[in-house]
Amino acid sequence: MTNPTNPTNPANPFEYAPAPESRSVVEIAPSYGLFIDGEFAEAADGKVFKTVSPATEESLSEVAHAGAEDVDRAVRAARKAFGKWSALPGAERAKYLFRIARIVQERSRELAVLESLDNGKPIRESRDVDLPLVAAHFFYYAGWADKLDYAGYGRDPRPLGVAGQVIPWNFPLLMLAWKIAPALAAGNTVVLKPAETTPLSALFFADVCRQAGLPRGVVNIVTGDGSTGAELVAHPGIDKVAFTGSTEVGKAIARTVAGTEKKVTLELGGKAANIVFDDAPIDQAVEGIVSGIFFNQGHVCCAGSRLLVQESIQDELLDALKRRMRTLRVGDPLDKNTDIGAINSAEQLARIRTLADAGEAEGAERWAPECALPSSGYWFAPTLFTGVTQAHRIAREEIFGPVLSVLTFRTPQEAVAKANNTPYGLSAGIWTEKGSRILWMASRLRAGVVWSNTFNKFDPASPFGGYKESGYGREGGRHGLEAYLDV
Ligand code: TAP
Repeated sequence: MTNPTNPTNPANPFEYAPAPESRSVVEIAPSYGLFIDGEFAEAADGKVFKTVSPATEESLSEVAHAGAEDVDRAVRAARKAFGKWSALPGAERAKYLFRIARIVQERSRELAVLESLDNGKPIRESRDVDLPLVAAHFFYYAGWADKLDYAGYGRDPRPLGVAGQVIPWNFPLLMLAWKIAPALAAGNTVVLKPAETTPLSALFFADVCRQAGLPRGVVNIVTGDGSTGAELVAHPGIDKVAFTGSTEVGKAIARTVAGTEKKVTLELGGKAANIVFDDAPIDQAVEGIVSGIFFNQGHVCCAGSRLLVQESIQDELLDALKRRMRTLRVGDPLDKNTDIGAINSAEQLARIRTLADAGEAEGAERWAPECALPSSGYWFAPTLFTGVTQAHRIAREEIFGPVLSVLTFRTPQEAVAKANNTPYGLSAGIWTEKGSRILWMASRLRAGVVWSNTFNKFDPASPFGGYKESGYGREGGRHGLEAYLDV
């Protein structure tokens, strides 16, 4: 019997040939253009910027910097494509989204390597977390495209039109998927601006769209810095703004669109409490604390950056946590044994250092395991602060790095009060064996997502978003469609 998937080696029917599209090594071109109306093109004024590997500080490629004229061209292309795209039967749009999901899977190795090179995140995470979730998101929303009548927004809900989408650098491809998949499923067309420090995977995604035969203009990618994002948000030709990033920029965007007909959803910062009760299984909680704050170098909006530990187990828990932190390997993002990769940029590293120094200056006790950091690139050792009070900057401000602030509590009431004592409200974690306590806490925590006995778990079917200064609107699940439908 021969293996139909491996006609070249009938002698070994169990050896699978790689899919023709899979590439083990990513080929990065010396320069990339903007992706507008299905074509790559230079910026009108020829402006470019470099994207560097944060692990080595070496330039990876030169990328076109979109100005007002380019953004205008991209929005016009999306508008032109909108009529036909929105008129397609949902089942037809679904076919494109399924195709995109499958191509992402087939090219996942290439995309994971690219993401780790441009962002600095460990390959184990981009390979095992980011890429599978990207594909899952497209599969999930592909499934909705022909079922919009059942999404809970009435019969024949209509798409909004052209969506202007601006995303950050911490999960470049995953944030792109969170934005593009529901928008397209609902019949919108998009212009997306990736972050300045991580433009490459979005440009490779443009190639995925071409490979999937997606009609021209349905997806447009304009690379650049914050000024490109500001041009996009202010453009009169877009109907919807979807933004993920800092609370500061989110507020500026809300001011820009106020008084216009544009709809807006904002996914902003966080300062999540990870709350450990004295009956929690310590080893399991330690794993959750470690993944809560050190996953993706702590560049996670929902990171468990404040550990609230019940006073009676503080010493035991911190001993176990320090033991575990000593085993974390910091270094080359492409090494499969790496736990903590590079900090995404020199600016972000400076921000983390400033806040960590403030922690010390304000009287908290700083601890980090001994670890040799590479001599070039941007690195920060996993760090723990004890003796933190609620007034300290490290307990109030989002650090967006591998820095954990430890606070204590005695009663569940005190835990809730401390957890909610933040302008943010994106996520929280609870570690306890008592089911009734989980429910009691979850109903009192002002957080859009509450995990219990786990942390940083994501699923495309589950809506995600914040309260308070963490933004408004939900992404993911049926609720994620509402942001792109005229309901
Ligand atoms: P930002 O500085 O806010 O940047 C986000 C995006 O907005 C980038 O593409 C940025 O471009 C662009 N931008 C900057 N100024 C702009 C303006 N005036 N108008 C329009 N767009 C503008 O955030 P960041 O440093 O990339 O990301 C970190 C923040 O994102 C953290 O606070 C984190 O919590 C938050 N975040 C939230 C979530 C969710 S789901 N809530 C997820 C991930 C990250 P440039 O990069 O080119 O400057």
